[in-house]
Amino acid sequence: MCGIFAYLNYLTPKSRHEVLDLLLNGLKRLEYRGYDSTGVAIDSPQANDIVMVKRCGKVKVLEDAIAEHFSGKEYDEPVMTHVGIAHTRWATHGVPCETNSHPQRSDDENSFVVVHNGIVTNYKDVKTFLEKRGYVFESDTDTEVIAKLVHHLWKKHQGYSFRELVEQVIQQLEGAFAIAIKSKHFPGECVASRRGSPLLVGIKTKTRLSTDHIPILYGKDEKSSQTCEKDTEASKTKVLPRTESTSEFMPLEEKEVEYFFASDASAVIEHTNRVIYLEDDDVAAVRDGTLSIHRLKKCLDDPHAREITTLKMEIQQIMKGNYDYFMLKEIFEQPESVVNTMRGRVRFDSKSVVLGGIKEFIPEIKRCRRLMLIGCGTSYHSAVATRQLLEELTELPVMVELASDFLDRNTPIFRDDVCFFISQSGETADSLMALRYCKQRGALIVGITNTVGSSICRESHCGVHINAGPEIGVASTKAYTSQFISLVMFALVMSEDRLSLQQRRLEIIQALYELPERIRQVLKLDSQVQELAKDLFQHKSLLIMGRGYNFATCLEGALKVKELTYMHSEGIMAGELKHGPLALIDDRMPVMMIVLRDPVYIKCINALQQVTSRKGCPIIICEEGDEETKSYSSRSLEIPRTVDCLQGILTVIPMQLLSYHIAVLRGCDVDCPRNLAKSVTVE
Ligand code: G6Q
Ligand code: GLU
Repeated sequence: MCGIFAYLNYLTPKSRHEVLDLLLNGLKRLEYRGYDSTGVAIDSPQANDIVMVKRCGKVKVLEDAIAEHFSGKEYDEPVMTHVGIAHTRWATHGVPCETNSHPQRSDDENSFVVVHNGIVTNYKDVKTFLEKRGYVFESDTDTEVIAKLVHHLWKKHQGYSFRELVEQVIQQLEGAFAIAIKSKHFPGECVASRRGSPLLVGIKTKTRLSTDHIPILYGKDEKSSQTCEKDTEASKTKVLPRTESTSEFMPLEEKEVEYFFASDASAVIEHTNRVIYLEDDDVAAVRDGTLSIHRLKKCLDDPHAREITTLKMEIQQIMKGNYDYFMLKEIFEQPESVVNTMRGRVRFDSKSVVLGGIKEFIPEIKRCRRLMLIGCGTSYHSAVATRQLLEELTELPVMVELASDFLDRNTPIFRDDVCFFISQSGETADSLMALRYCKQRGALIVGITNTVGSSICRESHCGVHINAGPEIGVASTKAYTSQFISLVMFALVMSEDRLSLQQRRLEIIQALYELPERIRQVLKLDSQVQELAKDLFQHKSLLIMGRGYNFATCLEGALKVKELTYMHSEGIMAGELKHGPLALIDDRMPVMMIVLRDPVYIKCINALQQVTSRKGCPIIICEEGDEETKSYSSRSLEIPRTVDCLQGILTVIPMQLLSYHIAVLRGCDVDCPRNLAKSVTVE
């Protein structure tokens, strides 16, 4: 959760106002990740001082506060080298308030200030240790221990570099974190690190970068190392080696350079497309304009360098354009995003499907004992949506699991299992933990993600990038339909040589070809959906019923309604109606029912009759021109016909639009629903 953004300009003159604009802009791009409070820290015009401004609420509130706080011409004067750090928070420890906002500081003098994403699980131990040494804590956050611990170590080990101090600190920390730290004792320097939470470094230079990788510098072996403290309550007897750069490699040295540290690429793309994705336990330090990446211990398979990646993302992809909200833009992007998912993979002329990222593993996958599809929230629903087709085309047992529950149960996993991890962000902590659990047990790991370079992406053996483009709205929309299609493509690949399935495959490939146009047709229902939203927005609840291929739409639709409108909503398997939910039905309970002409049509009609005979008046989603089904109700939405296993893509779109319109009518913040964040990097 949360967004980290830090900016360092070296020999590149920038006024403090410009730096603040950059920081605020970075935070706006990251706001979708968490948005209960915000803060920045920059160098004060008074020598050797750091100023911080923090506010409860969204970036706009901080922006207003900054406008008020930083006036005076010293803020307009260019400075050659400067470090600013910024944060938008999604509170895990301590309520959202100014004191708990980041940056958190080491002392009244702001000697060390830190922005942090994640949770330090052993913060209580570290806090006790520091309190015994006289530190007084001002916030309720776990983060504050980081700032105070660096300070404590700095006092004890005056000869240490900033980077070395941070290395000592991260060894004391348990849990997940991405951090960026600045200090008045190390002006012009910034140190960042991560474990379990994402962090990247963007590099901007005037001329072409002199290298395409940054070598990793490793610590010396433990014999020659110095120890800092062996007996903190936090670390008990950990020996902490001090690292030393080897001269074998040169770090990145550029004359005039700007560095950006950010939780994700959307915050840096307008400045540079050259980034390095940090790995767990990397410590990236900039000193005298030079970036170096360090690790304490060298493992056998560690690479020698971190590659500088060129981002393919375009700035327009993360702008709202003419839409009021990112979510609406993303819903309307679906005719194109599904094409991007299929591009270069589904060959409509030869009716074949190739998934380059897993091609080599297909024989192994075909030999597996079972397929497991694991994810959270919307990503989990995409697994529910495609399970039936996967069972049909792979002829393998398919288990669909919520990552959190899967871990709670210590689910048995075997070497001949194939585990799919479905995640838009590729950073969801529950999914990532489940991935590691399965990997340790020898299963083959397939990542289905939208974020190139994400943790799930990197830790999978193979995978499929869904290529939906950046999804900024917290409520997932286009990622869902692209995940759906990615799994359908996988099913098609698996059935390529099954003669008995050829007719079915051809029918699906043809429907995929027509899909973008069908989605456009569904999007034309927008004004009709808006009218329905007017009928529904004052109600307390909405039940969404369906079965078979459309059950996932019920779950996903209900999730959209809940998260965006704060209304109660429930996705109900129509077959379960008589086992309980029917009791909810009366003439006031809002109900939506998906009744399409597929193998479960008759069963859906039965459910529809059960509802109408209890005076229920459902809104029916049915196929275009299906007068018979429409006749059961006065309100319906007609969607175009497609092959049964792809119906879920067309039925979910009216639900996305409906939740959007209800949210607008109820005055909810569509892109940033309360209490939520886009990337859930805490368990
Ligand atoms: C829904 C949300 C949410 C999301 C999960 C999993 O609208 O976006 O349910 O799908 O939090 O996130 P990832 O797909 O990034 O793992
Ligand atoms: N755990 C920290 C806090 O509550 C950071 C949360 C975040 O990732 O925003 O302040």
